[in-house]
Amino acid sequence: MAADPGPLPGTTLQALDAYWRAANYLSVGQIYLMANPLLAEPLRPEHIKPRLLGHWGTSPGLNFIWAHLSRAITAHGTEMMIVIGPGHGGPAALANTWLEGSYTEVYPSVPRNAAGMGALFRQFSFPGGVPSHVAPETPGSIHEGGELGYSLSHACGAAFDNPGLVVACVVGDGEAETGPMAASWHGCRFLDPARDGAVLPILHLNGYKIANPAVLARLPEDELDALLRGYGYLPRHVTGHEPSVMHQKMAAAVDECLAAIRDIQHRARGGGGGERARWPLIVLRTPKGWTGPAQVDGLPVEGTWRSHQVPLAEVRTNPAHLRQLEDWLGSYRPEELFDAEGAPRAELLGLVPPGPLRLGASPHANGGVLLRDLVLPDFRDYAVPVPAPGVHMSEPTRVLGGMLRDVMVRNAGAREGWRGQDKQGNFRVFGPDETESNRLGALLEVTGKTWEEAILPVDEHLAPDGRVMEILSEHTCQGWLEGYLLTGRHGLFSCYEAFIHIVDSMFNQHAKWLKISRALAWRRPVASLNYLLTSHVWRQDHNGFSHQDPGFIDHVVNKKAEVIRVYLPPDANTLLSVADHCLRSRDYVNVIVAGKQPCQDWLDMDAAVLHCTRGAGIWEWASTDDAGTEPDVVLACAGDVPTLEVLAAASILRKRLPDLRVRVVNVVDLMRLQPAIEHPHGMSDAEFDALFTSDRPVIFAYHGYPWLIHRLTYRRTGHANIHVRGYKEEGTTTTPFDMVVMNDMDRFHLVMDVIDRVPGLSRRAAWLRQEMADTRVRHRAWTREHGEDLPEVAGWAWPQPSRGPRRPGARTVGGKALAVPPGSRAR
Ligand SMILES: Cc1ncc(C[n+]2csc(CCOP(=O)(O)OP(=O)(O)O)c2C)c(N)n1
Ligand SMILES: [Mg+2]
Repeated sequence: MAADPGPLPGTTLQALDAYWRAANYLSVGQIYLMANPLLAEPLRPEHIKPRLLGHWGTSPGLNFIWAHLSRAITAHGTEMMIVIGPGHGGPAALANTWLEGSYTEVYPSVPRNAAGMGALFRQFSFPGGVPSHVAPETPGSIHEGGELGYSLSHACGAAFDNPGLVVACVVGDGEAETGPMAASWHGCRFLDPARDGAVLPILHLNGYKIANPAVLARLPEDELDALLRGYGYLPRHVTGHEPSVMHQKMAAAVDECLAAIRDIQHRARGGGGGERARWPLIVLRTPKGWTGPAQVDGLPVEGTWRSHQVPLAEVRTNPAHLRQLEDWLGSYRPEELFDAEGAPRAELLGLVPPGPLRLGASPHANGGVLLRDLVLPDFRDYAVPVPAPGVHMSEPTRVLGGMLRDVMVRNAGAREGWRGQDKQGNFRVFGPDETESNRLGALLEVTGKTWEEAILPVDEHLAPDGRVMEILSEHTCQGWLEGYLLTGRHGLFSCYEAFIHIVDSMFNQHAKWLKISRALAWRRPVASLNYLLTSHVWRQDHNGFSHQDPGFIDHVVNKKAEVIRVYLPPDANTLLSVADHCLRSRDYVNVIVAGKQPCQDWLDMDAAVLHCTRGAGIWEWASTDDAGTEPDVVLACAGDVPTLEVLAAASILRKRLPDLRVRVVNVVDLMRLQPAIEHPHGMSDAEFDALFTSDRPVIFAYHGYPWLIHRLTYRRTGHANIHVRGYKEEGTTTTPFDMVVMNDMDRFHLVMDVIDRVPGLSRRAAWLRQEMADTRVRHRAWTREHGEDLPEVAGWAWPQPSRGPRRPGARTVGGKALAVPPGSRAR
């Protein structure tokens, strides 16, 4: 290969091209071959896989990029990781990790020899083998790329607080049409060159998607250039198809970009300047399916959408296709690339970086290896005093904010870099413009909200090195946090409950990633993804129906039980306890739904810890069933507003039907309701029956859509007796109590439910039932006239003094401290 003008000397160019050809050969081999990997004999149909699966079109471009990044890492000693947006190019990632040896280190059963190559080919998209996409199984990846759109936000998340790291991010030109990607271009506006690492986007303009051209690829170059500059990047365009020319252009572009990154960082880190960073970006314009068959059956394939998956579809049955495949594989000259034993020749491995600098071996891409525990304050120190249940009120998320503030302080410099760099922070809070609205403003006493653009006098709490990340894109928040967690750090996403649905699909992908990762011993556990959902359905006083949707929980519980946890702390102290637990946990998605509006404090800290450890339990101070007797009815609740209504209903019942034995059960860990065989937190049937009884009516007030409780409890003995009230999609801008009335979850309706369900009660308590129904009518009229809730509702308080403990030896609320050390939770 003649050396065209460019930075690469002839030998490097030869090695680079050989490496690329080898990766291309290995990519094609994975898609087609189940035997004869080195073409030791003429290809025959039985060498071909019966089902041809995988994506060729993107793979040669990905191989080209991987080869060039490896060369640059070796040349400059750069610490780099790669995020591959078009993750359907799994063959490329596998080919490269096998070539560079990182694959075999993780999977010794796939060695770098002919047998290993055979195994590599056969396992790909094969039953019992490996997925067609970049996946958790793929070394060097934090990103599946199966669902397109998240690469750049993942890359940014990886770069935060990793000052020595360059995250190369391949963005597909089709992927670039997605909504999440559109928002995530702004990521470069949130990278602090002084403190964070860099992201090097490589926009892969291969021109096509599955069956269509890609929009960005058809823009005139000046328009595309202007678009990317507008996003804050300085693009370098690498265009062509002649390999020797392209190698030189790409090598020059990568070198320039790395130099530009170093310069930006050097200036920001005290070497002069400090001006706004304009980050480099590469636009790589190459043919889709580059080096593959130019035509198949008379139709153009290379450089078109037809190369997207398997260009030669009938290789087993069509001899012409078989010969064409053989020619195609032969065009890479495998005899020059692999020795007689099938190992890659030393010449082409010269550009492979050493050890952990290989893209497939980056410790960042197996973030659990780098994970350090958070240094957590004792959550008990933030407890609100509860002299008796319901006497005081607090805003639970504001109370939590105090604790998060101190988590932030204690972890601002907690994690040393693996190459001995200075310690970096390892905790961030993410949210779409709502941190203060969600009453977590205490965080801003100790850190700012990340902002790299101009800051005006009117702005508050903005700082280039802030650790609260706000951008009005739930997708970007989620992607940043995922990238941050998967590279070994900790974080929390606080979001309005209704709008977390925007990331339903991203949650899906992360939960899938965790499920698979947990089964891979070499992937070390990462910190859990913690959602704090507040501004919830019942208290959307400002916003109304559009903001009322508790359905994220329903979505979450579809995922594997071992991965998901859902908590509904009913007050401030339970929220603190739950949050402490979630921040310590690993490899889960924790969903915490908690209120930000003033709410009664029901449990003192000791009681809160016990209750959260149980996950679900009897609130004896609110119950009237004595020890040794069975309740007539169970009033169950999950969520802060349902808890309030249940307690208010219980207070009516104890006053008006004093002989009725009512058991109040609160559920803070929703997964306790599932059978033990379905979820690790699930109660045994014996436990469940003891708590809820197997034959008494259970009136269950639940935070979300009522059917979920049925879904979780349908196997329980007493399921037919469980009657659930919850949100049934009745909402508007109205008073808090009108919301529960609209959904029949109010205290008066709960009392009516009890009267209707307890055998024999309906006749005896008909007068009370009528009064309750009338009160609902009165409430309606009152709110329509006065614009606020009935005084008896707005001023309701749990009757004091409480009845006190009913069972001998039962704990008194606010009584003697019970020694349950922090972190000693059962789950
Ligand atoms: C969100 C999402 N929508 C649709 C798809 C289906 N899909 C898989 S690959 C692809 C085309 C991708 O095109 P591009 O990003 O340009 O990748 P490349 O050309 O490199 O293959 C599509 C639409 C997907 N994977 N994810
Ligand atoms: Mg494309």
